[in-house]
Amino acid sequence: MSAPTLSTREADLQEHFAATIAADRRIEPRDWMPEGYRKTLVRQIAQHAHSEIIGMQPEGDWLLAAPSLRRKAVLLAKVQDEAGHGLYLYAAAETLGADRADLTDKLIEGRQKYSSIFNYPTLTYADVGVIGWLVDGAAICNQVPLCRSSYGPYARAMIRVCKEESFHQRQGYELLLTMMGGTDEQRAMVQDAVDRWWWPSLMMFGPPDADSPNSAQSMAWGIKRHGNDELRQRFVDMSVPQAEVLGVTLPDPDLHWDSEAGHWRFGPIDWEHFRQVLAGDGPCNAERIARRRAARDDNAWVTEAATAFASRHGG
Ligand code: FAQ
Repeated sequence: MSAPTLSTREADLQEHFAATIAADRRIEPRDWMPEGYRKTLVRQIAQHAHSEIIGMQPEGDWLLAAPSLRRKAVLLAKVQDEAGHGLYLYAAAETLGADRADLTDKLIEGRQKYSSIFNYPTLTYADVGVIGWLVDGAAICNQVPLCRSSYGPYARAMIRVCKEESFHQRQGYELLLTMMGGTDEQRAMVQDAVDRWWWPSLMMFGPPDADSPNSAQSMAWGIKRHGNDELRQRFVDMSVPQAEVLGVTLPDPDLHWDSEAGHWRFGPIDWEHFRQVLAGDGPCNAERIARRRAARDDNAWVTEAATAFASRHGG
């Protein structure tokens, strides 16, 4: 029997990859994968990891001003969880051959993205609650399906992330319920925060499917399981009844129940604003990146010392 030629071997590998995806099994780091699949994963996982790390900033701003010891302990745990999520995700990206320091440099140099949602300021403590309720709520809608993503290390990381996101969502909602049971001023703070975070939360799901260059291929590869519009609709359907229980008004005059479709229909999203935020012109883009840059630069000595220690001790 003659040895397989290079092209036969490549055809076999491609077939094996396609069969694994078709059978809904997981692709693992040792498996052959198309270059486009690897690149798409590195892009999405890196953007996701960067979002978790940058996402520590808006709530982290309230750690020293939390209104009670209990609130402070809860918030500290949440912000630390986000750091952990970033670590799982960078580790998943490393299984694809990416280098974490290089990914961080790309973020800081504006060559990789992070979620648009973290470019808004947290003006009052109600913002902490609304981030938990809406931002973590949107993150759950988007990320639970990623637990079934076709790339094994990403899917497994998402299982743990999603468990923690559920706690984040509940702590936010509980905080808001408490504030809504307080004074008129507290209720007004909650409403104001909802007004500011509602539309940016809808934008977290990405552009409409028709304008999403990556969705079709990512879904064919099983990286994403649903389109951006479907997940956004799920989030709206989930949030409207929660807003009613809370006693807040969602800032959308077009919001109405479509009984035929069984969905809450919402008004037009300002995609021009979304594009501006992605281009770096959101309210806090410059501040977020400046802080990330300072964290990298100010702590470089720790990395250098740890690397030197590891190389001396055979690590
Ligand atoms: N912000 O073709 P698509 C969290 C980019 S974690 C910025 O639809 P795709 C937890 C997109 O990358 C939140 N950029 O792209 C937490 C692409 O860019 P490129 C992060 C966005 O990948 C809570 C271009 O637009 N979650 O919240 C956004 O198929 C509280 C075209 O878009 C994840 O990353 C956006 N919103 O779908 C932490 C989840 N949307 O590179 C702290 C995983 C799109 O082609 C506190 N990621 N872009 O130029 C995903 O599910 C997907 O990547 C999507 C985008 C759905 C975000």
